[in-house]
Amino acid sequence: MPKFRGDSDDWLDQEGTKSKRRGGSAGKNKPVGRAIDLPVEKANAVVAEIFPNQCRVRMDGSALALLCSYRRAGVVGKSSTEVRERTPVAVGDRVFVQSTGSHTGIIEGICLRKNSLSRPAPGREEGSLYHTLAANIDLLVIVVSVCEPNFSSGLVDRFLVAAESEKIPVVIGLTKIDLKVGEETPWKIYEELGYSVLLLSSKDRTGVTQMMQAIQGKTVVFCGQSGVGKTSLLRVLLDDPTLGKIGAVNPTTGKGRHTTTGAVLVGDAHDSRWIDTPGVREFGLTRIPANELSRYFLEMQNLSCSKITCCHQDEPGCKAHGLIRYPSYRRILDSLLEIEKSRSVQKFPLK
Ligand SMILES: Nc1nc2c(ncn2[C@@H]2O[C@H](COP(=O)(O)OP(=O)(O)OP(=O)(O)O)[C@@H](O)[C@H]2O)c(=O)[nH]1
Ligand SMILES: [Mg+2]
Ligand SMILES: [Zn+2]
Repeated sequence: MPKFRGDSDDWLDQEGTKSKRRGGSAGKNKPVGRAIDLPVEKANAVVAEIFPNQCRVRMDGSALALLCSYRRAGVVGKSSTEVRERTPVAVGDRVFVQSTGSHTGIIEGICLRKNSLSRPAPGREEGSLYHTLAANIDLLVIVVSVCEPNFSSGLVDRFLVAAESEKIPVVIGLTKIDLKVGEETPWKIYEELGYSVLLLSSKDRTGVTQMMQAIQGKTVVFCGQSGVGKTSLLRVLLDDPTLGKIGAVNPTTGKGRHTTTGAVLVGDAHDSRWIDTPGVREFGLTRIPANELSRYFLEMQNLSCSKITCCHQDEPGCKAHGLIRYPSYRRILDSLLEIEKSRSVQKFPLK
């Protein structure tokens, strides 16, 4: 299988190597549009892994994997405000493939997605080029660990906003509960908001039955920080101790080592499809207008602020300021406003 240059597909997290890689492969990672004109019933395969200018697909109804190139790759984004995608397809995309050999084929068409999980690609056009981690998701499992690495509420909130905006159902998978839990239980707030939090351990198999029930019959994406145990969990769920690679967290920092390097459809068992993703340090949001952000914070949906069009910034009579996740809302809001400002598409009334 072809490999991306460097040791990680997750170049969005490789701030130090990013520009070098771009410069060294002129045009290779250029933004590419998608030929999205195929009716869903015409698809005969699902995208399982992405490589430069190629992808691996799994043919429907068989275990056959084909390495495919694209018939119709081309740049779609034309205006400076249009948001464009980094690769023509994402893992989970439904496609029509014409085989060209026993292990090769060509992607002839791509179906319209029902949803996707994307984040902005960094660089000169911040906010106008994005990277889709996975598409056509029935359930997003936001994997967090009780420790090693520490629970990151900011990251969970960003994943939740992305999922809510795409109407993707969510489960929070709290791993490593076999390790000592301290006084703090930052995941409780999410339970109180109504999100399902499953307590898990890949070491002693705690919660495996509940997780299997939650994902039955679905296309499920596992996402989260590096080192939280996404691949370990998938190994246990799929009962495959050889699946992917597992990497110990750094004992000094408690952080993961970005062991999984690209999104990959790892299993097709129990009538379900499971997608492992590379760990992220941060999750930038794209395609969410700043003035719509509060829609995706469940506790902000029915606030009785004085101003009916309150954006929950600094308006008098705003009821959002006392909410536990308000600081998180403001951080995300500020980052979205920054992107809109740089792209001159700001609709937010206050700044
Ligand atoms: N104690 C304990 N350790 C775990 C558990 N799950 C994973 N680990 C350990 O955590 C480390 C990271 O596990 P991975 O499965 O590689 O984590 P990941 O989220 O896939 O990491 P990336 O691929 O870098 O994003 C490994 O040393 C695992 O053995 C768990 O439930 N309990
Ligand atoms: Mg992994
Ligand atoms: Zn308000």
